[in-house]
Amino acid sequence: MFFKKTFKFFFLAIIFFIFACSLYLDKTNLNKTNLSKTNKTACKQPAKINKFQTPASPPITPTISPPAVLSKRKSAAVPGRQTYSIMTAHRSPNFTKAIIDPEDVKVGQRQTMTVYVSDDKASITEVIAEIETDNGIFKQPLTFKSGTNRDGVWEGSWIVKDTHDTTYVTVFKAKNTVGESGEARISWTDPGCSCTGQACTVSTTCTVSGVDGADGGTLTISGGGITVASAATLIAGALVVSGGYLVKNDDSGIVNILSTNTICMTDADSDNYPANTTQIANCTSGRRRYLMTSITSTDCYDVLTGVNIGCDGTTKDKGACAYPGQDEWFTVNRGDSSFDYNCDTSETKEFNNMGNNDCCCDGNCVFTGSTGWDSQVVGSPPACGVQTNYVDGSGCHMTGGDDPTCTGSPTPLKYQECH
Ligand SMILES: [Ca+2]
Ligand SMILES: [Ca+2]
Ligand SMILES: [Ca+2]
Repeated sequence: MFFKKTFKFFFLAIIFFIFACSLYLDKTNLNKTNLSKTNKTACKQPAKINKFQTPASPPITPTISPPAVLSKRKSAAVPGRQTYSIMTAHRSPNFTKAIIDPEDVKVGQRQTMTVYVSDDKASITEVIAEIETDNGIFKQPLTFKSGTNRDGVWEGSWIVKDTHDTTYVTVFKAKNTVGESGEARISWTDPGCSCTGQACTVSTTCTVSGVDGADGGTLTISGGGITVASAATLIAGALVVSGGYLVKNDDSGIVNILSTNTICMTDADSDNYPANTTQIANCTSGRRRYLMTSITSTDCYDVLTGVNIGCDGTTKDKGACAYPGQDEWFTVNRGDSSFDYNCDTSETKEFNNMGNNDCCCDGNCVFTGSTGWDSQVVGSPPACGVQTNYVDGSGCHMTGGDDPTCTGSPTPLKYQECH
């Protein structure tokens, strides 16, 4: 009897032990599952920021931009104030415009340089101009003039004490508060003695550094004076000195006065704008200088293409239709895929408006929309030389016999013209 009760007790105890163990294991597994889910869906709590602590900014790596690209071509200096538009992808700091006043500066004159600088990220702390002279680089800090330190005008003014070589070079540099820098480089060539046409009169001081003088005519020096630099050539059909002086820097300079002397410039397409500012003594090549409309404003496309188009009221080679200041618009490119016929380094579209071709039958079928590229056909003004539909307001008419409707479709086709 005792054995039977003891056995029963042990049997029940074992069953209880197994049940308790299974409960414990189940609970442990459940906790593990929940923990796993919690980890998967857990969100990072935002770091607490002390009220008096500045949140950390992402590190900014200082960069140095390549010199900005200028919209104005390198050209000979012209009298007075000159404005350069500056185009660059660099935004911090970013030069947008420079004004040189005067550009054709002489030693002893005051020159002022003004630059427009903006910055997407930080304040601009410093702007300087580095001006190359014959004896090194002269650094001139520019002072803040107007605007803000994120988008402002900086200016410097100085008396020019040193001569330049044939090319003037100035590099503007700017820095911001996070150590980034940007720069813009502009250059232009020495205007020489500004002789144009066939005869030439000089009344101020000037230096001949390449070839200059009178193109077959008389060179008159009435004041100031001409300095012929090393290896430079001054020529003229005749020479009259009624004041001033004529000097050579050394024996390598040439002064050649002869009645048959002429001066030419390279003008391959004969549009009277030279390919460059180089003058050629005695016309060993090129066209006579006196034929040029300008000797300082150079041709951006001095090419004979062999293809004639209409421009300037006549038929001309496409290359001759492209020159500085061309104000006509064109539906074909000038010969090198570019439509920049007016030499301002950009392709400007003539027609930029989008139109709506709305016609309304209010008694009469009349145009009630707006003129421009047909917005039902294209989403934006087409590229240069592309033909597509254009709403000109002239096409509203009734269609349909028994059930007439007022419509303007289809709109006429038109080419996008550019220069
Ligand atoms: Ca030309
Ligand atoms: Ca041309
Ligand atoms: Ca253009």
